[in-house]
Amino acid sequence: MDGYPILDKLNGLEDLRNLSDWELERLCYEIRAFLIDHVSRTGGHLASNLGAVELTVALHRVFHSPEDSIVWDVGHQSYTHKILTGRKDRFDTLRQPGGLSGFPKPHESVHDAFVAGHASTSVSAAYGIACANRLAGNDHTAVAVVGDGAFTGGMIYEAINNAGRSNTRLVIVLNHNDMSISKNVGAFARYLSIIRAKPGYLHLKQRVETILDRIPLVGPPLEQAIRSSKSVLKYILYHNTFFEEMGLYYIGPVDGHNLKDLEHALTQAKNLDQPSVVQVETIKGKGYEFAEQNPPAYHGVSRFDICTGTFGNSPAPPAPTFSGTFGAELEKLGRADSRICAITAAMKLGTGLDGFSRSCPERFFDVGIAEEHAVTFSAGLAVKGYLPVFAVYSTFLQRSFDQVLHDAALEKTHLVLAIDRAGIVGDDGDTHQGVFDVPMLTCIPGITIFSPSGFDSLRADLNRALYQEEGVVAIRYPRGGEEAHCPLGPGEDDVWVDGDRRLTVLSYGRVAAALWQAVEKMERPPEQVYLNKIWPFSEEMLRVLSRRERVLIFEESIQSGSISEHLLTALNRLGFKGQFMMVTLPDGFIPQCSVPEALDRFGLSAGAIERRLRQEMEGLQ
Ligand SMILES: Cc1ncc(C[n+]2csc(CCOP(=O)(O)OP(=O)(O)O)c2C)c(N)n1
Repeated sequence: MDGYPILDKLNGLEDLRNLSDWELERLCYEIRAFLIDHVSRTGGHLASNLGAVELTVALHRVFHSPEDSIVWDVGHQSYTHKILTGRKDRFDTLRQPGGLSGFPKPHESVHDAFVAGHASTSVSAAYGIACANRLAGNDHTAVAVVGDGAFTGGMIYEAINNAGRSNTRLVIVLNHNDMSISKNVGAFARYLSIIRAKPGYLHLKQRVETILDRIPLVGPPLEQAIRSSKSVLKYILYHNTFFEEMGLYYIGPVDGHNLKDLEHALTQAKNLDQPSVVQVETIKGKGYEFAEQNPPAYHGVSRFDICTGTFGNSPAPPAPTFSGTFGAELEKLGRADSRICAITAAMKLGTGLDGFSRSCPERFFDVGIAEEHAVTFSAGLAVKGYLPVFAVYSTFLQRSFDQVLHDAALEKTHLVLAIDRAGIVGDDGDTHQGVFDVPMLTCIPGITIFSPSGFDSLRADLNRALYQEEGVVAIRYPRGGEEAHCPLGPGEDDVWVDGDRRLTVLSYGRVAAALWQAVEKMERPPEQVYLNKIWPFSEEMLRVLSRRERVLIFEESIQSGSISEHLLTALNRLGFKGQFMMVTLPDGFIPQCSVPEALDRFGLSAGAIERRLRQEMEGLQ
């Protein structure tokens, strides 16, 4: 479409509040067109944003940001919020280096009330803000906007338990579309659908309350009697929801694509002096046929063709990935061994478990967005002799530190962590980079960690983790596919390749493949060590390395607690007298960027490694 007549003339949130009904309807249409157009070119989260257009418009008409705080859960659905709060003209930079983030960032705008990226944090954050407002003596409202998927995460219940029955101005907007990334799972998902199925619940409730409020109260004993019969009547007519039992005022379900209903419900919630829940019914992918038909495929997208809904430019089938290789191998093993169970925390497709879920449905467990539970649940399976494999993105495993340590490692319970998206992930940015798992896991006693650099090694490591290792075994691998042919023999701890022994170079994971590419171009390469089992170190390797003159390691992890630091400590213990050099990711948060760009910037691409090696070798002349 040519321009966006209503959207283009909006100049701030006050303008939004002055639009007519017709203009508002047209605005929502234009926002959808804008989203589809831009995300088709930049990639990003599409279906969730299309579903939340009217909801976001209504939120900004009823609440006054930034005084009222709107806290987005996960934050992947905050694009319309960004468009309406002064960032429309920067939308071409979405998820690009230095550009707009795909998630809320308080440093990006005062309207982004709280940082997000990981799920199920919004109610806790909004409740904290609501308490702060109360302490400060103002009457601003804190609003948490949270999907039914994120509602499967335990923190939500911790927050509700804490916030219920408080006298704070907290509004929880539950955006119910039946979907997490895949179909939402669990008893609570079913419960929400049951509430929705009750016809005219909201209207019935309002009518009953109006009628009951009109009944006069006469004299103390009669007043008491009428009061309790009112409560009983209310209870019978609309059996209290879970939320009401927890001390939250419940409003809904509301049609999430009807602006008038939304504004009415949100205004009602805003006027309360107690926490409330507004259940909003939306359609994920609303307004774009392909996304409505297949929301999982359009949850997070790369570039796509708007007319055909197809991704990428190339007609070739997608290249094999580490996730796919892992999934296929686990499915094969699962068919042959009825002890193997696969566990996911709402990431069935991303972690490659789709095949396993179809082949071995009774041993496939999608536990919801509940990484902490997933680990302890896996440990429960393991103590009864099953072989659980929890497939999880590195960044989300951060949630489960204590569960791995206390519930699994302490008793040497045998379970496998298949850690996907280990390392730089790219345009999702700092909240999603998988750069903390090595430091996090290496401090856990008794853990074994593999970091294969190719598909063959990944397959061998999975077999080895299941059948030869004990305790907690982690296998970590990157997003995407093999970038280079890798020399590692499947299943070995480390492979040594002879070269100039005045310099010994180590690496692992995808950077090991880059190291291989780099030395292939060199006439006189240094000695190389390709690690596959990265932790604990083999005594033999340490013994040999401790006698070398110069050791240089390339590693895709933050430095603090890295394999590099552990290696230096271990070598020092053995009396290493040589020079030790490490090239790692910097300590800190790594912003959005493409994977190749980041690896190059931090000296971990094949080209950067080659340059560094040549420099080192020249220094030896
Ligand atoms: C702790 C954590 N685990 C997994 C994810 C990956 N993730 C991003 S969005 C999403 C689904 C969210 O569903 P819902 O909250 O219902 O929002 P919708 O996209 O349906 O609007 C998941 C699993 C995450 N962001 N955080």
